[in-house]
Amino acid sequence: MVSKVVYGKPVKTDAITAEVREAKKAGKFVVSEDEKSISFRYTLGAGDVVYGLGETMGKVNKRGGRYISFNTDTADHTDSNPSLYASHNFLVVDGAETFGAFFDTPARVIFEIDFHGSGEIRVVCETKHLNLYQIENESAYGVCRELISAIGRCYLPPLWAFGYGQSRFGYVTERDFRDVADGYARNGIPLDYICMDIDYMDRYRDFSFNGKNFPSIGDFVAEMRGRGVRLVPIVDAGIKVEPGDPVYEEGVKGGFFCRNKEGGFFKAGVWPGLTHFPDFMDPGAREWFGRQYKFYTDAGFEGFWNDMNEPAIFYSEYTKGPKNSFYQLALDIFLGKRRRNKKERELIRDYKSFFHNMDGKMVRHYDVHNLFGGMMTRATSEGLERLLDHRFMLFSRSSYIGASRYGGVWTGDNSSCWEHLMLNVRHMPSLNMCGFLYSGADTGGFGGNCSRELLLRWLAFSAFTPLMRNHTGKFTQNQEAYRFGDPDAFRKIIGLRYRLLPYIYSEYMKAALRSDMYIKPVEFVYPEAKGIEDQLLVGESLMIAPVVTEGATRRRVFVPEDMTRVRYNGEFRCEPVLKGAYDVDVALDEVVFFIRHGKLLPVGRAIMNTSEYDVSDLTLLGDGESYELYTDDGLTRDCTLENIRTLRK
Ligand code: MIG
Repeated sequence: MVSKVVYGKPVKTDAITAEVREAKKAGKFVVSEDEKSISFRYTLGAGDVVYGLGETMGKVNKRGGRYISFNTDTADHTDSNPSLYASHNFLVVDGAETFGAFFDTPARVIFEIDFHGSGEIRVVCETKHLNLYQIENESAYGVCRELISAIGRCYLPPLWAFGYGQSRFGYVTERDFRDVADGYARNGIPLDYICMDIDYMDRYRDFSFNGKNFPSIGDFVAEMRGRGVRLVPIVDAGIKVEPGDPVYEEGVKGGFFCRNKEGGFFKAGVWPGLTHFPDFMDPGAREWFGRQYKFYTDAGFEGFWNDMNEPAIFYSEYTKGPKNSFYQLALDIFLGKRRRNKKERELIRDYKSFFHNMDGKMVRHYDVHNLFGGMMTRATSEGLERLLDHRFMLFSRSSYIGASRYGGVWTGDNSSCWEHLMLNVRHMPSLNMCGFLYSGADTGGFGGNCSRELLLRWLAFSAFTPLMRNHTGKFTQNQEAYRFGDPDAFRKIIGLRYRLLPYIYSEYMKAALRSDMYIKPVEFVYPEAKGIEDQLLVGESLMIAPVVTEGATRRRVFVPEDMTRVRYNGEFRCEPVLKGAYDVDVALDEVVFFIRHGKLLPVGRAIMNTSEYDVSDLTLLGDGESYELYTDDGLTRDCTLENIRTLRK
């Protein structure tokens, strides 16, 4: 059961759409207030597990850590960094008592969870205004489902968004994109989309193409589409200050940008040089921004990724920086002469010096900071709903709880290292707890150079994540799957994703329509698996146990009940295994996973992209009797549970 306690006059975040009963007191917490903040304390039992916080560092069990909700553009994905790109202020305590709490405020929030062995949860909300949602349920899993249901229906991507995609910061010309499509086709590796990073733009302006590199963008989109490849352009949060440019002029005329202290429009230096930030807190500005995507949909684009929406600021009108010279800036960052990000102190100064228009009142950005990215996703999503008559792909870097109704998320600038593969494994259940079903990391890693072994192991994991995208940064080694010598292993593992698609798509859609999680910790279903974070449940039928260690050719797996072990290396080989713990061999070109007792896994034939998707000839693996297959045309919007049909063995 969900109830809420209201403190002060909270900002409307629209995180929760369900009607919720109001309670007088925060039953589980000891509450204290000072002039500027409200603090909540809870004493943990020795064995209590604390879940939640979505996209943060640390383990799935958040005990022992300190985390700060303050959306930040950061490539420092280490445990000493308290803030990543998102704020998901939701905790679940599972132990002596089981309950959940969502601290619904876009202000800065500090979470100390048994930090320094304090034995307590301490949450400091740096505001006097918030809604505290409390959820009571018998199980941690039940608590999460109640939150997801209270958020409202999750974003539904089209089928092709579950295909495999390639990306890199560094593709510039049509030829670069053709080469990638050719490389995949020539090597017989499936591919559904290629992302277009900021170099497609004319001087990093949103809603523009470099005319020299893309003489006829509509024709190019159609050409690639004819080959079964969709193009997915990036859109950054800031609009370049450029008198004469229609998008800029319209924004100025409509007053759709964030204001500075003097009442003008705030100027922030990002990739295009000086930009204005659209005021995503203002419904009128959201409507205007969403409308701009017509530029892309007219050219045939059906998918987008939104970036830099924490918002990232390299310098501003108030803090000095290399004015307008983005080449110099990029070079300096690369050469290590300049930190990628401004210092937090400077950033805070900037965040305190611009303003949003909320119902006619000027609200300081700093006070609603964590909502900005999610509201950009909302603007885009609502715009695309009006522009298209079918589903679209959309994922964002920054987010707040509730943004899952509008799009997905990816987890930003990780690195090509084994720790970040494991971080991806931990992020997936935590993101799902907070409602973000459509999610994934940069497979292979963004920063640094990826080895063949790491990419294969990473692909073998992301074959199960809804967003499966290989992405890397500007000055790194080539990371396309056909660049690592013999492509056979890559063909098999990416091929497996496509053979699993009937299951992955079906499980995602059922989870989204039933307010459920798509990926969850094993212990949510099997309490005996407590503490095992490197195995996950994917949908109703599967348990996965990815290899996350360099050099390993086997790994320990805890099988919490009798299951069917599936070994895939071009074909599926099934074998029953009894409950127990095993060392399981997993060669580099293999994927090993498990089908739960009494469940089935539908698998399809090998295909090269989702245009060949076919559910008329599925094979059912496992010892169950029937499977509920969700199936539709992958594009239309009327997705209901009526699209489920029962398959019997
Ligand atoms: O300042 O668009 O996280 O995926 O390739 C970096 C360039 C801006 C950050 C994103 C990354 C993307 C990159 N962007």
